[in-house]
Amino acid sequence: MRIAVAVCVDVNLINRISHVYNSVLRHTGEVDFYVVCDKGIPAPLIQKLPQKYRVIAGVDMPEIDMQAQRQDHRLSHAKAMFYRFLLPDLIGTDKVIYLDNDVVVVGDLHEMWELDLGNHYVAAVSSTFQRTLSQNWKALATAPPPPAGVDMEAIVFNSGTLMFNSPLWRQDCVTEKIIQIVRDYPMFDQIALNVACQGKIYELSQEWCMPANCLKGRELYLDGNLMRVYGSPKIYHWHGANKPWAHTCNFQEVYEAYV
Ligand SMILES: [Mn+2]
Repeated sequence: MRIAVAVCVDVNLINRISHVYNSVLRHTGEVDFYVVCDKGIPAPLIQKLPQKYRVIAGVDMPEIDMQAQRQDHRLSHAKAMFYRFLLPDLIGTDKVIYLDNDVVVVGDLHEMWELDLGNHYVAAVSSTFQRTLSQNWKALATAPPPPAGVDMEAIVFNSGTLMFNSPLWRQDCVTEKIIQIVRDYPMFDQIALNVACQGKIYELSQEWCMPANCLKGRELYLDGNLMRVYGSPKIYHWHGANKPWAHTCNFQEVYEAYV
C-alpha cells in the first residue's frame, strides 16, 4: 500500500502546501498526497493546484457552527482545522498521515507508516508546552466543567502530526464523537482530539513534531531553562503565530529549501 498523506486547507492556506509536498517527496519518495479543500475555496484556485495532488474539494462540517465557536474570543480558528478528523472517512485506506501545513518533513515517513497502532485510534506526539489536559482546558475562556470520565491530568498530544488507524476510527465513529464534543464545548481541534481519544492515542517519538519556534539547535528552552534535547529531527513544526512564510523564524532555511 502506498503511503497516504493529507493536508487540509481553506482559502487562506491553499497556497501554502508546496513545502510540505516537496519535503515529503525528497525524504520519503512518492506518496498519495491528498489536499482536502474547504468548500469556500473558489474553483479557479483549486484548478491551479498541481496535477500530482489528489484533491478532495467542497468539504464542510455543517454540524459545527463557527459562530458559536467564535463567541469565545480566544478561538480565532477556521473550520478547516477540524477537517483532519474526516480523513478516515474521506480516504478509504487503512492508515492516513495528517500533517499541518506549518511543517516540513525531513524524515522518512515509511518509518511512521510501518508502526503497528494496535487498538489505538491515532498516533501523535505529546505536547511540549501544555502538558496536561487541564492546562489546555484553562485556555478556554468559558472553561466549562469537563465531560464526565475524562482524566484532566492525562498528557496532551499535539494535533499537528497524526497517523490515523482508519478502520478502528470508522468502526467506533470517532469523528461523530469529536463533533459532539466541539458542539458542547467550543474548542480547538487539539483539545477535542485529546478528550475523544483519551487512552487510545499511540505516542510517537518527539522527533516527529519538533517545536521549531522554541529550539536552539536541538535544545528546547522554556523561560531560559533547558527543557529537553531532541534527537535527529524528522518533522519541524512552526506552531503558534510565527510562520516561516510570514516571519523570520528559527530553521527558516529548512522551510526555504522546500518551497
Ligand atoms: Mn501547526
